[in-house]
Amino acid sequence: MAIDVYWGSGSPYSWRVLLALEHKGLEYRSHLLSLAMQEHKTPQMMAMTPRGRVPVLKDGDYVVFESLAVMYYLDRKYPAKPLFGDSPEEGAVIMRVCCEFQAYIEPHVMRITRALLNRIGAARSGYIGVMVPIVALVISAAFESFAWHVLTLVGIVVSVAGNVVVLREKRS
Ligand SMILES: N[C@@H](CCC(=O)N[C@@H](CS)C(=O)NCC(=O)O)C(=O)O
Repeated sequence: MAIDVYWGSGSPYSWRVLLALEHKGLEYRSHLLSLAMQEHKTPQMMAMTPRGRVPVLKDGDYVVFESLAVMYYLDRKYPAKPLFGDSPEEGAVIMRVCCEFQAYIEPHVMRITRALLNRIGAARSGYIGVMVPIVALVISAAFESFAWHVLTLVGIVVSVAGNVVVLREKRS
């Protein structure tokens, strides 16, 4: 049965699901929706997810939304290459970090994101979409042992530089 993923550009929650599918090597059909055009709020999408948000995953007749729930589903349904560690202990650490992020970090990241969005406008929100996981990554690196790879650092520098350019353009 085919897996369909409905997602939005710049959506870190969508990236979670796409990365999970890639990690597991599962085949899927990608449906990139334009959030600006409200393609995620069509009657067909609202029938799958009453919150009208992405990502949404459809596996045959089964529909699941909320990125963490989607990852949980994928891990239970397709257990090869686990997403949540190889042992109960490892799984608990991963789940704890997810819970801590949602409880203590995400609300603040969203506040910062909204403030910046009001300042630079929705058209440039792609930069912010990139910044959200990076801020989370940097914050979590402060709490967890984290192997900094050159590519990760390059990605962060490029993204931060992009944001600085956008903010400076707006001011001038
Ligand atoms: N907690 C949800 C968050 C989903 C979410 O907020 N998605 C955003 C994109 S990053 C969205 O669909 N926004 C469109 C809207 O709210 O209209 C998850 O983990 O899936």
